[in-house]
Amino acid sequence: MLYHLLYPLYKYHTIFNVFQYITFRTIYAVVTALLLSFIIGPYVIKKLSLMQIGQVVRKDGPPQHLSKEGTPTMGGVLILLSIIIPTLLWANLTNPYVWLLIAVTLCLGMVGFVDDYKKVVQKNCKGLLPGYKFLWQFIVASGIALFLYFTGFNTSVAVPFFKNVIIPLGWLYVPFAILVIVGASNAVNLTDGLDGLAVGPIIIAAATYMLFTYLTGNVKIAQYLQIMYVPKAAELTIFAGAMVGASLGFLWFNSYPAQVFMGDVGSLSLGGALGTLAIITKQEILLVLVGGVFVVEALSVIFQVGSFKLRGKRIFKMAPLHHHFELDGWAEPKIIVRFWIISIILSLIAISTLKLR
Ligand code: 57M
Repeated sequence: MLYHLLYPLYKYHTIFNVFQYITFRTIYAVVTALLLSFIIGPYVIKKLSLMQIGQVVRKDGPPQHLSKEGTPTMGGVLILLSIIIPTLLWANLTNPYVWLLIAVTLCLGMVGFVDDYKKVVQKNCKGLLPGYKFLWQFIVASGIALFLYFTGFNTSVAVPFFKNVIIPLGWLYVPFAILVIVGASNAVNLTDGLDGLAVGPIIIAAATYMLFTYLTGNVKIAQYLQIMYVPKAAELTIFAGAMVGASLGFLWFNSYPAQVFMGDVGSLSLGGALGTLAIITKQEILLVLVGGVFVVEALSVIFQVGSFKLRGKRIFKMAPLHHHFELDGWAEPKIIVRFWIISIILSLIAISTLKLR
């Protein structure tokens, strides 16, 4: 909004010229999201507590989790507010990708909200039945994928490390894009099982895709790096910046010992937004590396369930992987910070692939 209101004033004073620059608006989207989190965070946490929207902790989990019973959850509402408001404030609102990211974030946030609401408010421990949750995730992801497909979005997929390997998927790009969005949404959801364990890697991944959106949407840089140029993608740098700021702000309250959990309203939406950013920057496969922590957590569950069904034996003491380390005697903060360190290393490697090709 500020872009539309203030940039035209450069005719009267050159100072307003600065509002055309994506870098300027991204920095202030990060700052606005961070400040917004700090300002409304305590109010949201207090409101969740007063409304008794407290986490119900499963009894079959690691015993140290039982003390977390009643921690306010659905804090993802704070994250969504801190992403959407700065985006509306700083982004060019005529850019279709900006509205696409807002749509996927809000829609998956609503799916998570219903799940959380059923679990916490209606005391229905099953929440939204897994089949329905997946169906709604599939519907939202299909909407995004079909919109992109029918608006002529590039349906080729670049392979990291191989600059000349471009896979033309054609209509198959639709199921591929759905897989990326739904996969990322569920992987973040599974990872969100320790204080800050999901939001830390989200900050790192969002910052990485904040760089990718800027590079991919800049024709000269894209040509120099020989990556696919996506016109108008650079405006998403502002959304990704707001995602970084909002997640950093949430971490202030979600860091160990957590004052609030994000709930499915946060994990499903953040994961879906990350998956959509990966699609629009044409760095879908690289998301496996950037979001490596989420991938490993999801795979640990797949392998654990598969092994138990096929062999009747578990691979890990408990899945997802973070619970295995907990049962191995690792302190919660140690698991969390080590996962963050791994996430940073994976993101640096992912960024290096733009040159290592
Ligand atoms: C998402 N939710 C946390 C919180 C957060 C198929 C199976 C692997 C599914 C999986 C599952 O239930 N996943 C649901 C993980 C839960 O966190 C809530 O959920 C939101 C995210 N969606 O925002 O509202 C618990 O995580 C802890 N937590 C924190 N700090 C945070 O900042 O400590 C969350 C956020 C919270 C809190 O204790 O209650 C969760 O873990 O449920 N199931 C599991 O993950 C279970 N694993 C399991 O059953 N493994 C089996 C098979 C199925 C693979 C096995 O290994 O044999 C574990 N989780 C729990 N109990 N709670 C173990 C049993």
